[in-house]
Amino acid sequence: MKTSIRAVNGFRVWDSRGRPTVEVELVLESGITGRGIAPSGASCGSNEAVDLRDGGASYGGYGVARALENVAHLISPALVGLDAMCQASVDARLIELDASSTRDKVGGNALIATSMAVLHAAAETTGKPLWSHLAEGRAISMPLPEVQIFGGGAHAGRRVDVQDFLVMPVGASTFDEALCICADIYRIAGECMEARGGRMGVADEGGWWPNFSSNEEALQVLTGAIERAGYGNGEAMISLDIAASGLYKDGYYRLAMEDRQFDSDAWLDLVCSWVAKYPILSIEDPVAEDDVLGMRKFTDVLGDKIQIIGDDYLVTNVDRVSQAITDGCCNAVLIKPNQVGTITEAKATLDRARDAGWGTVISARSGESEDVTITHLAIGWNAGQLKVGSFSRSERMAKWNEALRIERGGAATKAFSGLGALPIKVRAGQEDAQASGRRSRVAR
Ligand code: 2PG
Ligand code: MG
Repeated sequence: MKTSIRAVNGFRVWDSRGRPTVEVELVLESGITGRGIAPSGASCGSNEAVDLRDGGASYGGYGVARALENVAHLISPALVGLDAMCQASVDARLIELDASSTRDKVGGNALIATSMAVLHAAAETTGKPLWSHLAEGRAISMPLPEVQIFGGGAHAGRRVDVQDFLVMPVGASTFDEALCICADIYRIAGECMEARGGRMGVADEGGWWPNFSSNEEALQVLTGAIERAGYGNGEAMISLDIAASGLYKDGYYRLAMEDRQFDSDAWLDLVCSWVAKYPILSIEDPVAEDDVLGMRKFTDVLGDKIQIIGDDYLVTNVDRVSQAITDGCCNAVLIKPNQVGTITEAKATLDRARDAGWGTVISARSGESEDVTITHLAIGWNAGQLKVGSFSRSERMAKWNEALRIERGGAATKAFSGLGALPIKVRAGQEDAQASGRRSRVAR
């Protein structure tokens, strides 16, 4: 059969941190090829699929020779002859090779690069762009972007404890306009940082290097930048990724830069006080990955006001999402395909969350490449939201620019999801702000 897999070849390429990563090139009997490059996290959940690394002295221990051997000796023999048009069957075969949730035998990096390559080969066979192949004729909308303005946490030498200070341009009416808003805020935030003096530069995902004396000061500067950019009337809101697993030890949340620690209740009080003072619309991982009680309390208190995203807390795992739905924890999920290992599993997790009325955010990792697959997933799966880091560094811009290309190509049916992408309850209070923001922007 022409769409049967003829060969699966793995190669070492390099990611945005200059570390090795896995690229898989798949060849079909027709001669059509598909390619995927594995991304890689820095702040990883302990329940996610592992990047299989060689350890030892070479490349700081980040070598991927073992993962590539697995592509050659485990994955390739298992996949050759399968029909690339049946993503679910191919992924099922991959899962059979390593059914453990952390995929430490074969490696999440080897698996996801392969699964992505299969998807690309299938789309190429249909002659459609990937997003369109995934949409299968259903109406889709362009995602609301979340753009990082300041990096922090594990992505910036822990110079500020909170990992991501992002903006969501909820007042935009197209994806193109959404990026214009983010570009303004990113530029003006840079000017603010320059005026404050100190080291300039960017963190791992391209957000400005943090130079603050407290976490709250970062929120103040970001709020000021949004206002100076002219979007302080609800058109652009703040999203935080606290990545709180990295702050949690022995029952306490610790803000190292401020030399303060909090028990679970005091921690929630602090985060709630931020939500009360600053225009925050979304918070990711407000508590540690196994702090179910904390997540439930947080969701009870804030779940009807803001989006609460589980990242390390859910690790793109369908069972963890189901459990969180039962527990009343979170109202949105971050979907990082490499956290789970295959495209099919990532889609199942997204579907489960969507069925529960949750928000769904497709996300890049802090270690990325020129691979733009996630942009197509966000659009083709109609996820509603896309998070790929900041507004600089080409591994990030490649993904934003790909979405612009998709929007402008026969864009008639591609509405912008905007606020509609947020979980239902959150939207109520914001819609007025969005409408008034739009009115004032038109007047400017
Ligand atoms: C996150 C991601 C992206 P990492 O925590 O959401 O910002 O970081 O890829 O390092 O896990
Ligand atoms: Mg996160």
